[in-house]
Amino acid sequence: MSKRKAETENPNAEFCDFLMELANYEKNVSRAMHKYNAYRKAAGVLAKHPVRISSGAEAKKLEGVGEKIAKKIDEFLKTGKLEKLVKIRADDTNVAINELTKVTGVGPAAAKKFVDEGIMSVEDLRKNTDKLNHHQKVGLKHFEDFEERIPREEMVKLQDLVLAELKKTDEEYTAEVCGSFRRGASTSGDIDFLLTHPSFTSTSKAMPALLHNAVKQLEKIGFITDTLSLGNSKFMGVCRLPEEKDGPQHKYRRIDIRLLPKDQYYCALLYFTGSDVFNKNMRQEALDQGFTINEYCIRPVGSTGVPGEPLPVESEEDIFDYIGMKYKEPKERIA
Ligand code: DCT
Ligand code: MG
Repeated sequence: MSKRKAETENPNAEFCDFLMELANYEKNVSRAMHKYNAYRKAAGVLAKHPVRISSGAEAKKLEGVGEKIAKKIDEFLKTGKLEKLVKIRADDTNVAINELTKVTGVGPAAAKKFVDEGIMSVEDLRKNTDKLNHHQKVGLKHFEDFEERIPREEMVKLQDLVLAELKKTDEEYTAEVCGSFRRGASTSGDIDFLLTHPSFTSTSKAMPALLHNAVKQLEKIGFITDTLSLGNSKFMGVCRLPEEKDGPQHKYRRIDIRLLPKDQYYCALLYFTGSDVFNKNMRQEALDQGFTINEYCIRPVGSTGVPGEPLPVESEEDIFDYIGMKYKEPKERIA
């Protein structure tokens, strides 16, 4: 769930907040992905820094903080605001694109198209549902719920329920929630499930039934309430915990389930545990050491630059070992 991040409880949270606001502007409005990545990277590094930064110069000593961001930190420390953000917030088009892209299924291009048609807010979208695809309609239906982050104790319940239902369907399933939950976050934006089965490897045929049977079971008990998309290896949808006796009605939550061949499970687990900034940095480190990592495998890169065959991987530690990096626990994987 990349739409809203709130890695709070850090002494540099104010800086991280404005950097993320700038990042989202670059992604959704300017479509300048390199700037988006630069702001995200700086925010990630500052989020990890244990003490509050007191000047741009101090920030610049950190990996991933350059001159321009250092200047912004100085401006913010001096004036309590950023001129660039003040201007961005004053522009109706920016504000509208920013709001519309909060709806799952509405990317920057779709948002821009809506704005060109005069649709400036989520409220406007509600009056134009004929212009929405299925994913966007579901996103709009649950807009308020999806804006809420999921408390960790609910994540634990969601995980336990899914694991129990999977076991009922097939004893041999292995599954776990990755994403921010696996990193120990106190709240998560969505539920990122990985699923595998010993009978399924990358040399066997695709086994979509393994995913579809799991989804069917979760639908049967009323847990999965909507499907955004369902392919051979990836389900994207909506779920909700059953009402507890005398308890409150639970909110609708975004859930993704990815089915992986057993031999690709740990590369996927590493990738989908993130954080995304950590992944980017680790992939770069791998390249520097002569390996290429993606969500499926790790391969050596020869002197010609052509990747070789995937290396055998039986744990996340194996991947760190190949590239000579000290193992990091999920909770340490911030940047
Ligand atoms: N990921 C990545 N690069 C991206 C997007 C995602 O490497 N551009 C990986 C890392 C995290 C994982 O996928 C799940 O993505 P999200 O759900 O977006 O992130 P999250 O860390 O789980 O945060 P949230 O709590 O907001 O869901
Ligand atoms: Mg997530």
